[in-house]
This record gives sequence, C-alpha cells and structure tokens, in this order.
Amino acid sequence: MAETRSIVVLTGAGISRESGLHTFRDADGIWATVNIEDVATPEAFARDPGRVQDFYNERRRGLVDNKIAPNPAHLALAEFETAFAGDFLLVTQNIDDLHERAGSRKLIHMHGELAKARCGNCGKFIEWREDLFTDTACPACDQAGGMRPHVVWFGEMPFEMDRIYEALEACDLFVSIGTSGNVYPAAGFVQAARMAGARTVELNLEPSEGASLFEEAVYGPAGTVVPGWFTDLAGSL
Ligand code: BV8
Repeated sequence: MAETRSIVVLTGAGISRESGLHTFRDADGIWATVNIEDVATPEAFARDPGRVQDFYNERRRGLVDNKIAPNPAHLALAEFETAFAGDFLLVTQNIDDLHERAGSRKLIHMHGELAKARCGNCGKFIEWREDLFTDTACPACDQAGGMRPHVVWFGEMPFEMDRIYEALEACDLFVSIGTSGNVYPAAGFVQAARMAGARTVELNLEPSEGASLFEEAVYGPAGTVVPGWFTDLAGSL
C-alpha cells in the first residue's frame, strides 16, 4: 500500500451518538420530532425567529449539560492527529464541541458551531453558551435584533469549502465516520477523494447512502470501531 501522507476525516452525528447526543435521521433522531423547514432554514428564521432560537436553545442547553462528554471515538481521532507526522484535517458536520474537547485542533466545523452566536449586523461571531433571543443585543456592536446561532442552515453555504476541497484533492486517505451521506456537499466528499486517487473508508453503524462509493468499510458503533481502526492505521505507517 502506498505511503499515507495526507488524511482527511469527515464526521457526522453518529460519532457523537455514544456521548448522548441524538443523530438526525435515526428513529430517535432530531428530524423525527421536528421538520427541517420549520427550524433549520433561513426562511424558517425569517418567518418565526423565536421558534428557531428555541430549537437551538434546547440543543445548546443539552450540549452544555455536564453529562455530555467526548467518547473514545473523539479521543482516538485527537490522539491520532497528535501522533501523525503527515497532513491531517478533520472536517465535521457536527455543531457540537466534542472534537475540540477531545483535543482535536486541525478541525473545520463546516456546518458551524452551536456554542457560537453570530451578529447579522456586524458579522462578528462570539462564544455563546446560554440561551439566545432575537432581541439579544450583540456584545460587539451593541445592536439588538440580529443575533442568530452560528450554524449553517439548509440552503446556506457551508464554511471553509475551498480549504476542504484543497485537502480532499491532495489526500491519499479519506475516512468517513458516523454520517448517513444524505446531506450535500459533505456527502459528495468521497467522490472528490476518489478522483484524487485516495483510499476511501467508511466507519459507520450501518451502510450509509454512499456506502457503494467506499473501497473499505467497518460497521459498528464508533466508540468501538474508531479507536481500533486508527490504532491499526498508526501501526501500519
Ligand atoms: C448548500 C447544521 C448550496 C444545522 C446542517 C446537492 C448539492 C448541493 C446541495 C444540495 C444537493 N442536494 C440537496 C442540497 C441541499 C441541501 C441538502 O443536502 N439537502 C439534503 C437533505 C438532500 N444542502 C444544503 O442546503 C447545504 N448547503 O448546499 O448550499 C449553496 C450554493 C451556493 C450558495 C449558497 C448555498 C447546507 C447543508 C447544511 C445544513 N445544516 N446542520 C443543525 O445541525 O441544526 S445538516 C445536518 O445534517 C447536520 O449537520 C448533520 O451532521 C448533517 C448530516 O447528517 P449526519 O451527520 O449524517 O446525521 P444522520 O442522522 O443523517 O446520520 C447519522 C449516521 O450515524 C447514520 O448513518 C447512523 O447509522 C450513524 N450512527 C448512529 N449511531 C452511530 C452511528 N455511527 C457510528 N456509531 C454510532 N453509535
């Protein structure tokens, strides 16, 4: 096998499931109880900002709850990143802060962060761990009425796409963990990695929508599968 010099890892809600956070499309997932169109689009926020703020306030309260902590899958990724001498980039679709709390540093939150708020007036984004209300004044510009979760809604452009595609085009290993492969453009990253000639691996509870696009797969809970897989990878380098 060619030497592994540049790795891109993509994670989704499945990696945080064993930490106690719900996924989106599992039977007990978030979209089973609320519609995307009502809470996760700019139109929903324009139509009923209070409802959208409540949806994210409830999830933010859940996240700052001290029972929620990184699980062995998050920790294994952070450990591998620290030890790996080559290029490493972790792209997460998740808006929780479990990767950074596990120690990951080379990390992009392509769908934003639940623990940050953004001001629509001055554009600044700020650490935010309590409830957010539409009339909350922005600490940076003092204007009220423009604060929103620093989260990418459907129909909005995910963050740092140039940097992500640059890494995908240069990688020789792409690992997708805990994502159903339903949401684009993230679900298309495996194609970009294949075009770059990278080895593609899916580590998931069950086959995702894009399972057939991966050369290799290991199925099982991330907390069990991910540490073992990355230990073996480190041992093979
Ligand atoms: C955009 C933040 C364009 C909010 C989220 C084709 C190309 C481009 C776009 C589109 C396209 N087709 C459709 C679109 C539009 C849309 C889209 O993809 N819609 C889907 C529903 C069809 N995409 C967009 O709107 C994106 N923007 O395209 O912009 C553009 C162009 C120019 C100018 C402007 C704009 C924006 C998408 C981002 C939306 N925001 N999140 C929030 O979190 O509230 S998406 C949301 O879904 C989360 O981020 C989540 O992470 C993400 C993906 O879901 P998953 O993470 O995969 O979670 P899911 O529950 O689905 O799956 C969990 C998996 O884990 C399962 O497979 C399960 O088996 C597994 N699992 C469970 N337990 C475990 C486990 N695995 C391991 N261990 C376990 N224990």
